[in-house]
Amino acid sequence: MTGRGMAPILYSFRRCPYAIRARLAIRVAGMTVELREILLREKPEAFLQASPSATVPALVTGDGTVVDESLDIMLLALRENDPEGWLSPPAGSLDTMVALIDEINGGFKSDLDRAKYPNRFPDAEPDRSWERAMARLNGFAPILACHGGWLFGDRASLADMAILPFVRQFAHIDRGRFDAAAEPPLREWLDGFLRSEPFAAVMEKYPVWNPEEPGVRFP
Ligand SMILES: N[C@@H](CCC(=O)N[C@@H](CS)C(=O)NCC(=O)O)C(=O)O
Repeated sequence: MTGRGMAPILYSFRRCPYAIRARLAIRVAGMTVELREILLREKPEAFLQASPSATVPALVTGDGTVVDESLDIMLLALRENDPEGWLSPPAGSLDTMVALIDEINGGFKSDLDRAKYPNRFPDAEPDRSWERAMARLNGFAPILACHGGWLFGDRASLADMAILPFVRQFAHIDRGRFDAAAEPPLREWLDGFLRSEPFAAVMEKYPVWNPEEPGVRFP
C-alpha cells in the first residue's frame, strides 16, 4: 500500500497489450509511477493483494485506490493531463472511441486469442479466427486512409493507442501472413506506431520486480 503523496504503483508486464496501452497513456500524461514488472506465472503476493482481478496492468494510486482495468488507467491519466488531446480527437467523441475499443476488446480479441493460443481453446478454429480478425482490421483501412493515418482524425487518439498494442500482438502471430493480407493503410498505421518514440519509450526492458525493493521509476 502506498501512502498519500507517494508515486502511484503500476504493476505491469512488458509485452501485455493491456499494460502497453496503460503505459502509453501514463507517459503522454506526464504521470510518474513506480513500475513493478511482474511475471504472470509467478505473481507476487503484494500484487495479488492489490489487484482483485489478478491481471496486469493494475495501478495503485497515492491514496490506495486500485484501478485494474487498462482503459480506466488510460482515462485516469488522461483526465489528469491530456497534452496531445487523445480524449478529444478531431473526428469523434470519447463515447465513440470507447465503443470501438470495447468492440475490439470483445470479438477481435477473442479471435486473436484463438489464433494465437489454439491449445487454450478446445473449440478453436485458429485459421478462421485469424481470417476474421484480419478482416476486422482491414475494415479500418478506409477510415485510416481518409483520416490521414489515424482512426479519429489526423492525429493519434485514445482509440489508436488503446487498439494498436493488440494489432501488434495479432501481427506478430505471423508477420509475413499479416503483411500479405493487410491493406497498406493498416500496415502503415502499425509500422508507424512500432517505429515511434512513444512506443520505444514504453517498451524499455525492466528487471522483474524484487518485492524486497522499490520498483523502477516510469517513464
Ligand atoms: N481487465 C484487464 C485485462 C488485462 C489482462 O487480461 N491482462 C493479462 C495479461 S496481457 C493478464 O494479466 N492475465 C492474467 C494471467 O495471465 O494470469 C484490463 O483491461 O486491464
